[in-house]
Amino acid sequence: MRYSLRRAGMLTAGVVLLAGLLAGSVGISGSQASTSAAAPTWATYDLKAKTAHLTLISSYGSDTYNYNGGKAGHFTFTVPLGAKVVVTYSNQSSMMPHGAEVVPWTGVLPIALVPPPPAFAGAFSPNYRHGTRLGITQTFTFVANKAGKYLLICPVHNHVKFGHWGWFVVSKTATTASGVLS
Ligand SMILES: [Cu+2]
Repeated sequence: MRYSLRRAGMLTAGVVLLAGLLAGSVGISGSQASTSAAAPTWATYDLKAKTAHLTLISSYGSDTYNYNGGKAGHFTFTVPLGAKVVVTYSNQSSMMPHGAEVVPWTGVLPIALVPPPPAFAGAFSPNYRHGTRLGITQTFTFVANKAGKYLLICPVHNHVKFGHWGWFVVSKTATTASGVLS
């Protein structure tokens, strides 16, 4: 049951991505129509409330070291500068716990056992050093109050080394939030 749901999710995500590319969009964002209720929308933005809602899933589609299906920098969230960011985080790995943390990009991947402190107050999943197990969904919130390029890393036991990281961009010019596989 779980396996077939995952396969369906992957397939639909691919279709949505393709549709986004054909439409000249930057990727999966906003409230694009989908043929399946199972397909997650990675990012939406409430302009009035200046709030970005992001869906972040570890081990999406395939176990284990990926975010939303992209590993080693192949997934990027972008939010407008000053946005309140609400992340709904879950882990679909049956093999191990994973976590999430937004940290500064220094030009070098942080592969030490102890992860760097978060780039923004509250920009990490609860218990992020030890991670979140399969079947648990958590929410964490922070304010993206400094423009720049950041890393989204899994702070659990050197997972960055195995590719469990992506990008988090706080943009002065973006008017919406997006989540893009590349
Ligand atoms: Cu991980």
